[in-house]
Amino acid sequence: MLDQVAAALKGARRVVALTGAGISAESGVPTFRGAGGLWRRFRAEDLATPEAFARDPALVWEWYGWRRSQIATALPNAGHLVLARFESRFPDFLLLTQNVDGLHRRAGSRSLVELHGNIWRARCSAEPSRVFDQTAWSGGEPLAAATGEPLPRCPCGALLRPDVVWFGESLNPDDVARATRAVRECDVLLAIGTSASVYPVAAFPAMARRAGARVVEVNVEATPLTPQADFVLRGPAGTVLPAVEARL
Ligand code: BJW
Repeated sequence: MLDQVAAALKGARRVVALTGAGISAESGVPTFRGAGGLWRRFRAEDLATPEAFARDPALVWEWYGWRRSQIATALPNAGHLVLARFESRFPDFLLLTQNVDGLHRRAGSRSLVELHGNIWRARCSAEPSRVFDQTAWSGGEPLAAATGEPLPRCPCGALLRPDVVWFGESLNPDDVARATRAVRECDVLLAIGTSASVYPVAAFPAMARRAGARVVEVNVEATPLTPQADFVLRGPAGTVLPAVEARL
């Protein structure tokens, strides 16, 4: 199967990689679903919806502060690094990630769309276009929450919130338009480490396939995407992607 995937990639001009939490698992970042997944221990409704933030912003900030503290010590792994190198390997390569951890950027990827935002940024809860990078705000850390330290605020006075996409919220329309165009035009779509269960991103592999692309799944387990994939590479992304690259 590795040789067949390599052959498909060798003939490809336009390649899209779509990643999910599984690609960062080998960096020590927890996934959402499955064994050890965040949604096994926490309720998404309490932490990752606009209603949860309106109800208890301190709890939501505390949870994201805890998540950031886990990601801060993580390093990009071999899978992230292969995808960064794919930018110079293919004439037209776009990386679409659902991950908010920033590890693809740290690995060197620049042709990148972070569809669900980035945990290291914050934005104004009243005016979403006011976005702040990590150097421009502080607070919301687990310890700050425990000591009652005030939550981070926008200069306009409204609360800041993590710049991520919660359930029930729309993804950035420009990002979705760019992603959809690339998915419809690609020769090969690699779906890596995603449970393919959260929309609209979960619809991308089928959209690519309908438009004539070959779809490759890289995952340690079967997902709803598995029956629709042309090729399935069963194993950890940090091992499988270097093995694919070695055959190109
Ligand atoms: C490995 C590995 C290794 C492990 N190597 N693999 C159409 C139908 C039905 C519902 C909807 C629909 N359209 C919209 C909805 C509602 C909702 C939705 O999809 N719900 C589903 C649960 C059914 N979608 C939305 O609300 C989205 N908004 C939207 O569509 O707006 C318009 C609209 C609104 C309302 C109604 C209708 C339309 C927004 C979704 C936002 C998702 N946000 C989160 C949190 C982000 C912030 C944060 O991080 O806190 O995004 S939820 C979470 O899931 C996170 C992820 O990006 C996302 C996807 O998860 P992912 O990445 O696939 O991770 P896992 O854990 O699920 O899977 C990991 C995989 O890796 C597994 O398969 C493992 O086997 C594998 N793995 N180790 C390779 N080493």
